[in-house]
Parts: sequence; C-alpha cells; structure tokens
Amino acid sequence: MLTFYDITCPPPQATKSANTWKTRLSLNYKGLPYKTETIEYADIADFYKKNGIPPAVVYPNGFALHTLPVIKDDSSGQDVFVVDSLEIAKYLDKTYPDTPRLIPEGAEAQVKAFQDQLSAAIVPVIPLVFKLSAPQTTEYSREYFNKTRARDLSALFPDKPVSSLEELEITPEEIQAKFGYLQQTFDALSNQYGGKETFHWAFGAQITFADFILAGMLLNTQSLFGKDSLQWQGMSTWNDGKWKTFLQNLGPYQSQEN
Ligand SMILES: N[C@@H](CCC(=O)N[C@@H](CS)C(=O)NCC(=O)O)C(=O)O
Repeated sequence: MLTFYDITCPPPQATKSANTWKTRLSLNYKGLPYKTETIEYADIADFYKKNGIPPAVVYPNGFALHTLPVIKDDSSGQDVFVVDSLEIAKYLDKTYPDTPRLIPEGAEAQVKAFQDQLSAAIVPVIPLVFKLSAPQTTEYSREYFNKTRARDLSALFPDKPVSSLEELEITPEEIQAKFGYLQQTFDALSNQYGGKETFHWAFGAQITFADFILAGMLLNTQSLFGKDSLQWQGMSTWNDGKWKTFLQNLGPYQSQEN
C-alpha cells in the first residue's frame, strides 16, 4: 500500500500546496490505490527523523530542509520512503510500469528544465503567495510558517529582509503589478501549450509530470484567492481561457477522496 504524506490544512481544504498537488495528481493519474496522512508544517522535520529519512536538501552551509510531499511504499514488505515530487514520479514510473507514465523515456532533463523555468518565473510573486498562505495554515503551524517563510524571503531578497511575514506589507497596487507580470509569464507559456486557439499538453499529446507542475501552481493560486475571486476569474480568461480548460481537462485527477 502507498501512503501519501500531505501538509495539514485547516478544513475544508485538503491538498493546497503546489508541491503536494504534484504527487496527488501523479497518484490519481496512475490510478494507484493510496491513503493520505497529513503532517503539520511544524512537524515535518520530526517526521523525517522518526522514520530515519535523510533531509530532502542539505545546503553547503549545512542547513537541512525537510519537505513534503513524501510517499511510503510498503508493498515489498519493507517501508520505502521517497522524497521530492519529481523523485516520487520517477519511482512510481519505475515501480509500477503498467500504469501511465509520468516522465516519458529520456525526458527527465526536459521535465526538470520545465520545473526550473516555472520556479524561476514565479520568484517575483513568492512574497504574495507566502503572505496569502499564512492565514490558511493551521494555528499550530502558523508561527513556524511565518518565521520560516520570512527566512526564505530574506534569502531570496537580501535587500528587503523581514523577520516575520506579519511585517510584510503588500499594497493592492503591488498585487495588481504582480498579476500583470504573471500574465506575461503565462503568455509566454501559452506557446508551449499549443499557442493561440489550440491546446495540447506541455510536451504534446500526452499528459506528463510537467503538466502536474503547472497544475499544482494553478490549483494553489485558486485556493489562495478563492474560486470566485476577481483574481481567479481574471486568470481564467487569460489566453482565451486556456488555463481554465487545462485544469478542467485534469479534473479527473484532482480527486481528494483518498
Ligand atoms: N522540490 C520539492 C519541493 C517541496 C517543498 O518545498 N515543499 C514545501 C511545501 S510547499 C515544504 O514541505 N516545506 C517544508 C517547510 O516549510 O518546513 C518537491 O517538488 O517535492
């Protein structure tokens, strides 16, 4: 049986994080049975230590990062833990070869490049994402979230250090400017998805993990602002509704029942 470790969100939300969405979509797409367990942000490092899982990332200065998603596969009789959504996708393709492939043969570098390209493109909107995410974390993890995200922002933007997210002010004009920037990013991305008036997946006719990377970001944005918000309604019209269609086409894999 597979266990999917997701981040605890206050009800009624289940999956909210762009990163854990990638794994939920992957598992659903493959049609693999799994169960979900949730872990508080503030408890992720303890979960790693308790299960003897090495940190997801260790920086040259020794700082260790513990992240979700993680999966556990005990079908071999032993507990196998896999960390990082791309590594999980690779593991699932290898271990369950009779299920739809997430990463086409030989395309790993291309998928990784797509992920890096998207991650770099969204850097200017990260402060807004963190600011909007804070009230949607549980009370238990809020202080941890505020402190660690302030740490991350101070590293990303050393000229504007903050010690807590509460200090961070983002004006409505700044939000509008960030959306303008994001719209340009999606205009460029639209070509990868078939250009004007046509639609195909990131790498062509087949869904791949690259599509789940983008879907994770969009689903996260949708839950941060709310489906009925002006912001989400606006994004839904970009590129002739391409991103709304994109998420609709992935609808069958968004189930959060497990
Ligand atoms: N590259 C990783 C990124 C995972 C990641 O950054 N996850 C965040 C949640 S969105 C996390 O668990 N952060 C832990 C923390 O903030 O302590 C992946 O794709 O799995």
